[in-house]
Amino acid sequence: MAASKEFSLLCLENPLLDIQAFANEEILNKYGLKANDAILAEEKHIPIYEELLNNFDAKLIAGGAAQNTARGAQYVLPPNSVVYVGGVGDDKYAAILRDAVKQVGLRVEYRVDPKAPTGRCGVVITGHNRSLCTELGAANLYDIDHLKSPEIWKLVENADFYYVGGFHFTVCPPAIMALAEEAAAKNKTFVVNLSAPFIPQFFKEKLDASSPYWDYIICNETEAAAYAGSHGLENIAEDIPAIAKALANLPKKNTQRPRVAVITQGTNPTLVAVQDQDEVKQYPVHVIGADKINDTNGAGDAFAGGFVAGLVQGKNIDTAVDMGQWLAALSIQELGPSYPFPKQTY
Ligand code: 26A
Repeated sequence: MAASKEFSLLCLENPLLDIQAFANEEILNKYGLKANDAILAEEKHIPIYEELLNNFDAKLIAGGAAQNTARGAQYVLPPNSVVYVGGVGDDKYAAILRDAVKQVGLRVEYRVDPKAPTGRCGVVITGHNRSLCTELGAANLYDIDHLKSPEIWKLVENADFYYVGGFHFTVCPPAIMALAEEAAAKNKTFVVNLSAPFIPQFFKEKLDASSPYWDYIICNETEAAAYAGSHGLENIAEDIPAIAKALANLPKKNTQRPRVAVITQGTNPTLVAVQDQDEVKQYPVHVIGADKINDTNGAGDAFAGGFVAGLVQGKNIDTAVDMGQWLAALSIQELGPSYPFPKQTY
């Protein structure tokens, strides 16, 4: 059913500032990064931020995977449709984030920690790949007390759709579970994005506790393979349609709606499996010329933003996927996880 009230979509994850540069393989090798990956920074990675700023003319761009998705959904939806929660510091980087969300009219309710810096993500662009290296800072201090505070919980109760970025499994699983349970209890829609291969691999237990609550599970092909490899599905780890089916048919708590698994595959077709249905549908992507691609940082987040906006508008799956692909194609043409202005309409 279409939601017409305000703030029907609530998103949760880690607000970050992206320090993004077009760079080279040398810097990937120096810091032991893969060309296309997302990791948590260790001690040895910390100098990369200064190096990107000083030697590669890095730009500061609003990031944080689910914050990008929330901005994308709000870009598509009428004013006052989306609210986003996560943790930031009280600093210059947080001010940049607040400016960026204002541009699309996204409401943010940050937990502000005066003692920790806003999180940052080094983004190394090489060709059409992007390597993400994150120091969470204040984002890591997000806590259930913030979500359960009367002002924020009122927003939770008001919303009909929850979107959780999988990266938040490294931060505050109790907050994720609170949204999951609220959704199941009131037959609301709970959407999770796997976010990165390391989430199913190294945060398996927390992730698996949430899986019965997934109404929609979104990931890309690499994350799907990592899920299979870490969940006893090694035999189908290279068969992405089979993984889509397996995800759709995991045990489900709220049986009033079937689970839908959505797997993006870069320029290859997007796959959709629905619980108890045999067919895995394929949706070719919106093709854009290679010369029009700026970078792919945030492409998956933009897809999720368009897709979830479609759900909020009560569109069917075919249209929601098309909206996701449309918004991803727009974002790829911008610098970082951004959307074009003047605003385009779907
Ligand atoms: C916990 N980690 C590692 C992260 C992230 C993250 N967002 C939340 N938590 N690591 C990278 N990102 C964001 O992913 C976007 C691209 O999909 C980056 O900030 C980037 O904007």
